[in-house]
Amino acid sequence: QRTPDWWKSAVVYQIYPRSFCDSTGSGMGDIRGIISKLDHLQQLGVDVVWMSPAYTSPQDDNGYDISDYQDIDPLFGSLADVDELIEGLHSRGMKLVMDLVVNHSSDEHSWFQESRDRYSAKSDWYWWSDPRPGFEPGTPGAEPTNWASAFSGPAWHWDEKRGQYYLHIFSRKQPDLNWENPEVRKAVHGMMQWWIDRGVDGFRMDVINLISKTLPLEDAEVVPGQALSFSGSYVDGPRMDEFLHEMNQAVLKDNHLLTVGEAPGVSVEQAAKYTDPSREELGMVFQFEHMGLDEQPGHGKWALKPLHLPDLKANFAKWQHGLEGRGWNSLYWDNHDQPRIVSRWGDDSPEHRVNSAKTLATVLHLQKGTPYVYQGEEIGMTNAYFTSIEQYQDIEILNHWAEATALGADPEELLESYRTKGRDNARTPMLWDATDKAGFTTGEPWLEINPNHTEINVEAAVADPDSVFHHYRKLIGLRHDNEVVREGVFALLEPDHEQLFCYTRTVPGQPVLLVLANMSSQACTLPEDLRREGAVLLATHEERRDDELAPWESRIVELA
Ligand code: TEU
Repeated sequence: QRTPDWWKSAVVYQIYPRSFCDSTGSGMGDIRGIISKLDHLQQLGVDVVWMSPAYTSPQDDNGYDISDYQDIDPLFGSLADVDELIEGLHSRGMKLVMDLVVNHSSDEHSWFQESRDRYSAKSDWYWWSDPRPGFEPGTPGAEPTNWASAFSGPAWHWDEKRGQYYLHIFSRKQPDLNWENPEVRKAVHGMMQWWIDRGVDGFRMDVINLISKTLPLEDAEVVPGQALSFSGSYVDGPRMDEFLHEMNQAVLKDNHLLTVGEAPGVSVEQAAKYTDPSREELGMVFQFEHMGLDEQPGHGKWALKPLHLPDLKANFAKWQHGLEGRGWNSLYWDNHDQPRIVSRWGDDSPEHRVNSAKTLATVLHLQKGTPYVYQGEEIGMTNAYFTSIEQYQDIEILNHWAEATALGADPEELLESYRTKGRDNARTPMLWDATDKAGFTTGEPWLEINPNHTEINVEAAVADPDSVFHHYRKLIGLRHDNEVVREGVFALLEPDHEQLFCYTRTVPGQPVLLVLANMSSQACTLPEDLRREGAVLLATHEERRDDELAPWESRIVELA
C-alpha cells in the first residue's frame, strides 16, 4: 500500500520510547505505552511514526548501542508488541519507520565479542589497530589516530583480550562497524530485509554518513582551541555513494520505503547527491547546519552564541534552493538530541510561549520538504532547566562534565551550556495530563518530569482550540490538502530583517502562499510591500493589523 514518493506529502512524528508513555509502572516508557496513545497521533494527523531504538541494548547511549538488531529489549516489551504497534498504525492509515543504527553496534553484540578474537571469522568486522609505533599500549598518544570521541576522550579504546585498539566515534561501548567488509554490509542488508518483511515502512539511519572512512585512517589536523570530535576523516567518506546505492539495490529499491539518513556535517552539495532520486541512494537526510547557528564555529555545541535570525533564514534558503528539483529536504527543529525549540529560539515565557511555538511551527512546516514533529513539540514543551549535574543522565553531558571540570572549567558555565543545549532537555517524559506524574508513569520516572506539566500537557492542549496542538494539527492538514505547500518553490523575502521571517511558495497557475512571521518578542512594522490582500489560511492572532505584527504573530496568506 506504499506508492512511490508517498513520504513527500507525509508528516513524521518521532517517538523516543523511553520517555513517551510507561504502561508497566517501571518509570520507563515502552511499546505498549505507545500503542495506548495511537489515537493522539491520529488526531494530530501525522502519517508516520519514527520510533527511536527499542532493540536489545545495555542502554549506554539510551539504546543507540545495540546488542541484538532483531529483538526488542525487555525494558520496552517484545517483538509481539512491535507487531501489534505496526498493526495499530497500519489500521489507522499510519506507518512505522524504525531507527537503523549501523555505523556502530554495542560492544555487547555477539559480533563484537567474536571479533575480539583476531583469528575469528568476524575479526575484520570492526576497526582494530595496533598502538601508534613507538608507544606503549594504553599510554596517552598510543591511540592509532588523534581522533576524539563525540562523547569526550579518545575515539580509540585498548582491548586487552585482542591486544589492539578499536575505534568508537561515540562511546567506548559503541564500536564502529567496518563497512569496508562486504560481510558487514550483507549482514546489515539481511537485518533490514527482516524488518521490512515484518511490515516496517522505512528507516531513519543513524549517523549514516560516517560509515565510509577515508583510508588510511590518519590524524586530524589540530586547530588550537577547536573541537577534535567529528574532525576525523570519516564524514561523507569516499565510498558513501557506493555503500548507499548498494543498500538501495539490495533492500530499498521498489519497496517504496521512507529513508532518511542522519548526516552530521553533510553539505548541501553532498545532500543533493544522497537524495537525488536518479542515484537511488536515500530519500532525504537530516542536515545539521541550522542546528549549529547558536554555537561558536569550531568550538563545539557547548560554546554558546546567540542566534542571528538572518543566518537562520539564509541557511533555510540555501537548503530550499540547493535541493529544489534535485533532492528532497527534511524539515525539523527538535529531536532527542536537540534542546526544545520554543526555549531555544522562541520565547517560553508564559506570555509568549504559545504564539512563539505556533510561529516556529508555521515557518518550518510551510517550507518544501517532509516535516518531522518530535514528541512534545506539538504541545510546546519547554527545556528542563535542570540546576545540578545530578539531574542529568545523558552520557554526552556526563562525560563532558567529567572531562571539562577536571580541566578546570567553571561548573556554573557548564551547567548553563547544558541547560541551553543538552540532549536531556528533549528527553524528559512526555506530558499527558496535569496529575503528579503527568500521566507518563505510575512509578518513579527515569528522568525528572517537567514541573510545568500542570499547564503544559496533552489533555489541556486538546481541550483548548487555540493551543499549539491544534495549530500543528491545522499545519499538517494544510500540507495534506494544499499542493502549493507540498510542491511550491520557496523564495525568501526580507533576508536581512532581524525580526521578520517571510517567504513565498509558488506553483505556476496557483495562488502564491505568503508566510509572514515576527520571530521576536517585540512588535514589528510590516514593510509596505508585504501588506498584501488575500485569504488567511492560518494565523496566530484573530485581530490583525495590516501594518504591524504583534510579538510572535504569524499568518499564512493565499495571495488574491
Ligand atoms: O546522533 C549523532 C549526532 O550527531 C549527535 O549525537 C550529535 O553529535 C550530538 O548529540 C551533539 O549534540 C546519533 C543519535 O541521534 C544520538 O542520539 C546518538 O547518541 C549518536 O548518533 C550515536 O548513536
